[in-house]
Order: sequence, then structure tokens, then C-alpha cells
Amino acid sequence: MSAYPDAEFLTSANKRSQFVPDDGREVAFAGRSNAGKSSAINAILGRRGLARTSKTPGRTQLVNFFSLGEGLRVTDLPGYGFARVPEAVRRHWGELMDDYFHHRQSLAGLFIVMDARRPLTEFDQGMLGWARAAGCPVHLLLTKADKLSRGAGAATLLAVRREVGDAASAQLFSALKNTGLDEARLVLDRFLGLRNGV
Ligand SMILES: Nc1nc2c(ncn2[C@@H]2O[C@H](COP(=O)(O)OP(=O)(O)OP(=O)(O)O)[C@@H](O)[C@H]2O)c(=O)[nH]1
Ligand SMILES: [Mg+2]
Repeated sequence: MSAYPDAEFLTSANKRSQFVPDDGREVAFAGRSNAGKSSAINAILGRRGLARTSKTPGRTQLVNFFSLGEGLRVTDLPGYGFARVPEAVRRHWGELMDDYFHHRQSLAGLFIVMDARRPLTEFDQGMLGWARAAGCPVHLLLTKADKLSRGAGAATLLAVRREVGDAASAQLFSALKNTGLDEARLVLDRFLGLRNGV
């Protein structure tokens, strides 16, 4: 059975007026373009093909809302840091993200998805700084860990944890090998208020 049996796609929004009603609790997945956000959502929710994935960076250009049940949601945000997009698209992305992060009352937690081979880019740091200022709890998902040896993965995780301190929790993850699923689901449930404590 799926970890979240009621998970379903709600809508894609290109502007704030298209966002779903701002009630309940919502957890956002943000990260660089092509980092593996949509794949991570599918793996964590246990629903292949729920969020659209692609080999082409910049695939998710909209804010995609998924329901996990009454008043509980996950959002798949458009990736940042992809150089080869027109200026107008990049500007629109910035406005959409501003609208989302500055107004979303139901935002209860943020997963920052990073390629474990290139963690904590400038953009990731910016996102982390924003979330910290907003008092939004953050979990760093170091994905594509299957691309690293065990030793290199462990060293990366240690370095990331040292760098962020208590600003965020962090873990290794692979959507390809389904590693780190239990840990990610524990954090998601905690952000959604489905579990207490750490
Ligand atoms: N090896 C490996 N590849 C992965 C993993 N997760 C995602 N990928 C691949 O990385 C590429 C991008 O994955 P997506 O999940 O679409 O990435 P995204 O962050 O949603 O991308 P945008 O929506 O374009 O910003 C795809 O080719 C995936 O198959 C993983 O854990 N391991
Ligand atoms: Mg995507």
C-alpha cells in the first residue's frame, strides 16, 4: 500500500490567484532545476508518476499542488538556477516564488532538494536563509545519493550538517534506489503535524 494512499494531484498554478485555498498544512519541495524534486515527491509519497519528472531541466514551471488528505498538502515548486531560460521566464519565476513564500500561511515546512554531488549552492543558501527568517522548518534532501560511494555520501552529509548547524536537518536520499524513504516520511509527517517531536 502507498505510504499516503489518498495522495492526488490538485492543480498547477501559474499565478497566486490560482493557488488552492490557503488552509490546513502544506509542505513545499524547492530546489535547483533538475535536482530531483518531482522524483523525490513521487518516491516519498509512494506514487510513481504523480509529479511529472523530466531529463530536461526547468520542466516544472508551475506550482503544483498535491493533496494527501483533508487539509494536508505537498507542493512541487519550479526549480531555480537554470541559466538557459529567457529573462521573462526567470522574472515570472521570481514573482511566483515571492507570492508563494511571502503569503502562504499554511506553509508548515520546506524540503530543499539538492543533488548530493553539488549541495548547498548559492541559491540553496538563499532559500535556507529565507526559510530561517520566516521561521519555517527546513529539511535538506541530498538526493541522487546513488551517484556517490558510501564513503563520499557519508562525508557529504557530515559536511552539510556541519555547515548548516541547527538551521536545518539533512539526510541522504535516492529516488532511484528508494533510499532514505523512511527518514524523509518521518520528517514530512512531522511538518504536516501527523507526528510529535523530532
Ligand atoms: N540517479 C538518480 N537520478 C535521479 C534521482 N532523482 C531524479 N533523478 C533524475 O534526475 C532528472 C531530474 O529529475 P526531476 O525529478 O524531474 O527533477 P526536478 O528537480 O523536479 O526538475 P525540474 O522540475 O525541472 O526543476 C531525471 O532524469 C531523473 O530521472 C535519483 O535519486 N538518482
Ligand atoms: Mg520537477
